[in-house]
Amino acid sequence: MSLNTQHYRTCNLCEAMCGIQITVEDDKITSIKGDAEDSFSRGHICPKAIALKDLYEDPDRIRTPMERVNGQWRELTWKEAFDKVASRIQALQAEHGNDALGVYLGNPNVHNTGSLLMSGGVLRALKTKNKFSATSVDQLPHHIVSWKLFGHQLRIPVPDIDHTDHFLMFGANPLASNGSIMSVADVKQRLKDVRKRGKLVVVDPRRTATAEQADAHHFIRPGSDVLVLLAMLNVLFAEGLVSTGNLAKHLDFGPMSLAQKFNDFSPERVAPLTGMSAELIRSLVRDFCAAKAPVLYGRLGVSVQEFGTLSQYLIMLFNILTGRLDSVGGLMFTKPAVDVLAQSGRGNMGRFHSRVRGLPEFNGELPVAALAEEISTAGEGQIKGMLLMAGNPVLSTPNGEQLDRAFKDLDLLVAIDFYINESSRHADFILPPVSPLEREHYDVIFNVLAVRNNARYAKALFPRKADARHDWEILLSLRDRLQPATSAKDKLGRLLLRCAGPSGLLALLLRQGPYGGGLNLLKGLSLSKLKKSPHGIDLGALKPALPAALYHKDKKIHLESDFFLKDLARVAAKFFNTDKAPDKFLLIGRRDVRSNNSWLHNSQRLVKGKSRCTALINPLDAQALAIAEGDMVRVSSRVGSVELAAQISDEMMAGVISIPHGWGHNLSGTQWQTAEAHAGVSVNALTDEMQIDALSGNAVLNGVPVSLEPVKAAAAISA
Ligand SMILES: Nc1nc2c(c(=O)[nH]1)N[C@H]1C(S)=C(S)[C@@H](COP(=O)(O)OP(=O)(O)OC[C@H]3O[C@@H](n4cnc5c(=O)[nH]c(N)nc54)[C@H](O)[C@@H]3O)O[C@H]1N2
Ligand SMILES: Nc1nc2c(c(=O)[nH]1)N[C@H]1C(S)=C(S)[C@@H](COP(=O)(O)OP(=O)(O)OC[C@H]3O[C@@H](n4cnc5c(=O)[nH]c(N)nc54)[C@H](O)[C@@H]3O)O[C@H]1N2
Ligand code: SF4
Ligand SMILES: [Mo]
Repeated sequence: MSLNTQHYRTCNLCEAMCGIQITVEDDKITSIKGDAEDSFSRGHICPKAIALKDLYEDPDRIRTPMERVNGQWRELTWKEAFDKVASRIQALQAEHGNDALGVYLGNPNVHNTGSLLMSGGVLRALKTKNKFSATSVDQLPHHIVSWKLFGHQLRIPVPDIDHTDHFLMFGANPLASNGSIMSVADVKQRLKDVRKRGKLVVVDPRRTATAEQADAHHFIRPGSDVLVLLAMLNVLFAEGLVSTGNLAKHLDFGPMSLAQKFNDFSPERVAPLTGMSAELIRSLVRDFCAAKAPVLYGRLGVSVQEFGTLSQYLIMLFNILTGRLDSVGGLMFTKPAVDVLAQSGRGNMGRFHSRVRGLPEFNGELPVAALAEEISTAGEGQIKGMLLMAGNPVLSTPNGEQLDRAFKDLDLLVAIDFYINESSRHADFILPPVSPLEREHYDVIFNVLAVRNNARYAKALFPRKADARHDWEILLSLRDRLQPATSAKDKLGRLLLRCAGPSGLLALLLRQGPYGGGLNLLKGLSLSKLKKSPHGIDLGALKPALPAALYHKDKKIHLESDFFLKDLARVAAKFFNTDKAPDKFLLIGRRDVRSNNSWLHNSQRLVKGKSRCTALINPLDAQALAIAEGDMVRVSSRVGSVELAAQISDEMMAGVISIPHGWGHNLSGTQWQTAEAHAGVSVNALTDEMQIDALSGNAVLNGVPVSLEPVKAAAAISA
């Protein structure tokens, strides 16, 4: 490495794909800044980008494969590690059957070019049906809606934020998250620009930073979005506002026949259950329809709740019925340079079910809410071993403490991770890959969800050391042992794949993609062009793409009302046909710009300062329970209870408590410098694995019934 190198790449930590400029002097990173010349991110970064340096330098990051013997970690060579892991997996499957091995794929896999492009082989070699991932604590509803309506699980349209003049946003906080299922860097400025053109309206049980910046913010009772959305559709039909415009010819049937489905959901009927007035619900619809280029968008707060799938369907339907799908400023389909859709499965559902609770698979994965019971319930097909790939389900999935206990009983746990986290602390083997700056990067997935088509590639900043391995190398090595090549051709194929690596595949995919020159090596977008464009290449604004974008053979949008609207029976049972008193307190999540799910918490510069793992509550609730700012409170649910400091703010809706996820690092054995000082508690000790969105099996992490009490008062009573 020469002195004073400038390195340009994309930050891979979240969906925003910010371009960054890294200065390296004498092999040391001396600065990480936003790349002002990146047309997508325009110089924007958030505080997490600098943590890439901390991650690279972190002495607590594992760099050598490890085995845990009698509770003690000892180092292994890579060869020893691969041989041992493969033979233990084989022995486990030989004794208990293939499904005895469970696999969990965590979120960072989708931010990792090599893992994304090269994990197929090993997953097939594992031959297990027990595959789980972070999808079912997150965006599963979006996949199901896109699979049903457009024919491909990844054909997910995104808000055309740069052209909308009326952004109606439910359950998202892009000022903290930097956008999701909407890869959008520099979102704060982009939302300011929306306001210059028109309006930003936010519906959220908390007045978030995004809501603060909006023209209007409306509180909503957690989990009741489905009712508001149904009432919005009711108003749309009742007031004659349905206008599909150009979309009409792309629909498989005339949507007016759906009108009666919404008859039971007048704004007046749902209002008391939602915390929003009937007049407000009507005005949301009228204002939307009066705008020139409105868009309705809902994200995590809507996806990960009891009616997440139906709600995401209703959001899509609303955009369709108002002609806002595939329309400039509305929800638009993207055209990424790597056409991942052509390379991946379109989707499938219910071909098999989880053994204990009978939850349906989607795209070969079972809902992770069922993982613990699959480990702890005896019988044929019981999970006896787990492979964790870049995940931390003990902190990320509902009733994490139950999963923590289940992991302890496994015969085998293997983690591919560079940290000992709350899940991998139970591992028998940890296989640590390199950190992000030691690998090449191209955003294969998030360009599919980007608000502008663009492409950017970067080589590794630091070459991987001889004794280190990429995730993809670990995966290929395991595959070679689990499923040895069967012929000379197979052997050669594997050798070529290894030599090509992710960039070889990427070069091919770019050629085959919509901007590539195909067989003409001189034409079109190619990897070598990207290498010569360190600030990335802008491929333009999103453009209408129907009917070509559709994957259904008949080139129509399938409205699939029967599949989704059959869930109305569950809505009625929950909200109307019940004598149950409303829950006093509902729990929701929260993201902070200096935290990333359950990790990056070993970066001092990100975690320093006051703990952000607090229970945020409304002043009226605090007053009623005599809770003062900073007091310890106990929040309890059906499955567990946590104690943490209260933070009192009228940014919370009354009756709602917000606790961020990803904390709870005080579990013994998590070997981080900051673990003690910034442990926090895990909100997923409260979320309930039995409370799911039954239509999809997605977890419910927002709208969990809980109770709240001051800790000191309880102590006084017991004394
Ligand atoms: N209550 C509640 N729970 C939630 C959420 C919520 O809003 N509320 N959000 C949910 C959502 S949206 C998500 S996506 C999940 C995330 O849940 P998970 O995917 O299970 O967890 P992460 O916290 O992302 O953990 C990632 C792990 O991967 C490791 N890692 C990072 N990069 C790499 C890499 O390149 N290779 C390898 N091998 N390992 C790597 C890190 O060290 C870390 O241990 O959490 C979910 N849980
Ligand atoms: N800084 C940071 N950025 C991240 C992450 C991170 O952990 N930290 N995680 C990344 C990941 S994996 C993801 S998936 C994305 C998620 O990105 P977003 O979808 O923007 O998720 P959140 O920031 O959790 O915002 C969800 C909002 O929904 C609200 N909400 C909760 N319950 C309800 C409800 O019932 N109805 C409505 N209408 N709103 C509700 C919450 O108050 C919150 O403001 O963020 C990504 N970016
Ligand atoms: S918003 Fe922050 S974490 Fe996300 S890509 Fe940009 S710099 Fe990285
Ligand atoms: Mo996520």
